[in-house]
Amino acid sequence: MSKTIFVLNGPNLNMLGKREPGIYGGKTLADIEADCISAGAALGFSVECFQSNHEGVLVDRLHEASDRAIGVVINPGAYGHTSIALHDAIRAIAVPVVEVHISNIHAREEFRHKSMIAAAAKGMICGLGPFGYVLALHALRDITS
Ligand code: CA2
Repeated sequence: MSKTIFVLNGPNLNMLGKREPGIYGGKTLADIEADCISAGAALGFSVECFQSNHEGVLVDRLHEASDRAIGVVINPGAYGHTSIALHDAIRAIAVPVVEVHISNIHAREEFRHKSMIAAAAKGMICGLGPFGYVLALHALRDITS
């Protein structure tokens, strides 16, 4: 039976492909999720994708991952820069979490340089575009095998 990985996306990422292609590229969130599902299948994972614009809903999903998934890929969007709640939720679960940002947050405005969740996550990938999600799945394969 395939092992389940959650791919979680935070606020405004449902707008991908509709605005700001210079920063985030032209792929829609549906494109990225389809790439995650197929890359995950090749790695022996069943990938479940979820997006929310609400912090507490993302916290709930992280808690659910504790029971249902062996790993999590999360692009927390702007909550990554602000959310102690997401930091605490990642620390509260035993499954490994990999943080992904499509853009290079260190090459952007100063308020994006800090991640509130990076210290709680297993690792972080940023600046490599949507391919970062696929890299994160490979990392979880390595971490969990
Ligand atoms: O680079 C990333 O993946 C980010 O997590 C994206 C977040 C941003 O707040 C983080 O600093 C870095 C924002 C996602 C917003 O996506 C949009 C897509 C199209 C149009 C406007 C926003």
